[in-house]
Amino acid sequence: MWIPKANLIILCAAVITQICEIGYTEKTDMALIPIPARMELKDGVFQIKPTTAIYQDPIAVSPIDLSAYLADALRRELGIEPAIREWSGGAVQDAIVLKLDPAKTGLGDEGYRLTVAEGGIEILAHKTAGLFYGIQTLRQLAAGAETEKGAIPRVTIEDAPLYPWRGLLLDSARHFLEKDFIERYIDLMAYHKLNRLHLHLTDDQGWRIEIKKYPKLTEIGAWRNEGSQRYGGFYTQAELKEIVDYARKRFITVVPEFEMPGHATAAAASYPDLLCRSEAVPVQTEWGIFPDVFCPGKESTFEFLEGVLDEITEIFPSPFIHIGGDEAPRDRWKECPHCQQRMKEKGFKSEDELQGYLIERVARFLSSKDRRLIGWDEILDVGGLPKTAVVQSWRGMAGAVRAAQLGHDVISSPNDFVYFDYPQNGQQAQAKPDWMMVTSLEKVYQFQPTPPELSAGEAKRVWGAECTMWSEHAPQEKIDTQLFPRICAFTEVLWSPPDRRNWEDFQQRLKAHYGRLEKMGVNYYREGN
Ligand code: TNX
Repeated sequence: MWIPKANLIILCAAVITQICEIGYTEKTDMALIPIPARMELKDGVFQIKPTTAIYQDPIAVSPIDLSAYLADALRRELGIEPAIREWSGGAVQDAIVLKLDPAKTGLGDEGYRLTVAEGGIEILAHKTAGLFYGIQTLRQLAAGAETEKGAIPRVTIEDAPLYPWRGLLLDSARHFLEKDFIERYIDLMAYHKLNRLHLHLTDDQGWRIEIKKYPKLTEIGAWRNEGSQRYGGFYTQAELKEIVDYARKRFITVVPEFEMPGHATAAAASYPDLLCRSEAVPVQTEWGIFPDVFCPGKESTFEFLEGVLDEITEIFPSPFIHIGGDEAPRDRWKECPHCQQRMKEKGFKSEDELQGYLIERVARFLSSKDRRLIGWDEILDVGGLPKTAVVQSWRGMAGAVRAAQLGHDVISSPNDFVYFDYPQNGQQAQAKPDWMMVTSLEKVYQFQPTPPELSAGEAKRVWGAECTMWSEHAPQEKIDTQLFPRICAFTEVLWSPPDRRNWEDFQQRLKAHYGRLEKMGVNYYREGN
């Protein structure tokens, strides 16, 4: 259709007025991911220049000096070295001001208000985490693909997350992940406003945490035979503490996972007495589910579990400790005199109850240390689960529904939406097991962390979600391609209000975001490759 130029201008003006009236613009040059809760765009820009200084409210220094963090980001991303000054109230020009306002409770623990005016930028928050997320938004604006470098559009943004638990699982057990790689992911998570890093550290194919009381876990359990090679690795306690600290300074809690009673072959290879038959087994070299699970009949098994948890809780200050609980075959327990004796004493009728006993005992132990247990949804199947246990639903959302209805807090990780080891559109051709479903970017964007069948009260129990990067088929060098761009859709689902989400608009913003990812060296998946 041909439209005369003058009419086109009128039409455009009408559209722009309409957009302004609804209070925000969908202009892709902002291209923020996740999209903020509210934005209002005005004409003009503030140009960040070499003379621009960062002013900091003196209290905004814990757990990280945010001015120094922002200055470092601007140095890397814009090549400038801004001066840092203490802000003591009043108006300042050519400045980025970071302000904490204890009265602004409405912004919550993680919310912020970012105002770009002609003379400078102000980021205001109730808590330091909010300032940190405001800085992430500013970094994205400064690297906006269509704006000139450092030209920040005049905008007011008020933003806060929809869910408090926005997580990523990295699996170091199947393929070892270097410490630097994990720290790089902590930075990428922060950039995308994620705040929980779940580290899967023990499994059949490898044990990755140094435990001083049980040195064989890393002498033996951290290594497996791959052909004629010895493959593996582990983190010393000092290295893990560095990871925890690196994450803490980026407002990310590291939640460690120590798998029990299943996925335990690497531990059992190190200490065979942990098995019902006390037989020697090698660290697994295949993927799957294995019968060599911990023996809950022997008291010595609990001594081991508690001894390991003593050190894990020492390394990880997280209020939550993940104990797995998934995929634990109980065949060995049926033939085990210790297990059968325990069942008789406790009056258990099935081995399921024995697993319930193990989980409950460990949950009580963790409670005594002021920590809460998280487990995969199988922990609901075995009875005896204390109400304080948090359930992570992975076999679809059925576990999330049941857990919330039973009064447990919930993390949603349904495999059909957020398992990013599964292939994306067009990735089927690559070697992937048949049981993996294709999880397209659009499907991830449609993910609903809160099951619609829950009542309003039950829905409050859903803390958020975690996407998982199981590594059987994705050693470290493949992880970027599996996670990106799906993690961009994932974070928007968790952060942005549902009425701000729009698939078409997201795709446009993503195109601009790819430019930022490229600058950060992220090898994202390009559909069709
Ligand atoms: C199931 S999710 C598992 C993992 C595998 C994953 C592969 C869960 C609790 N168990 O052990 O790595 O599938 O997609």
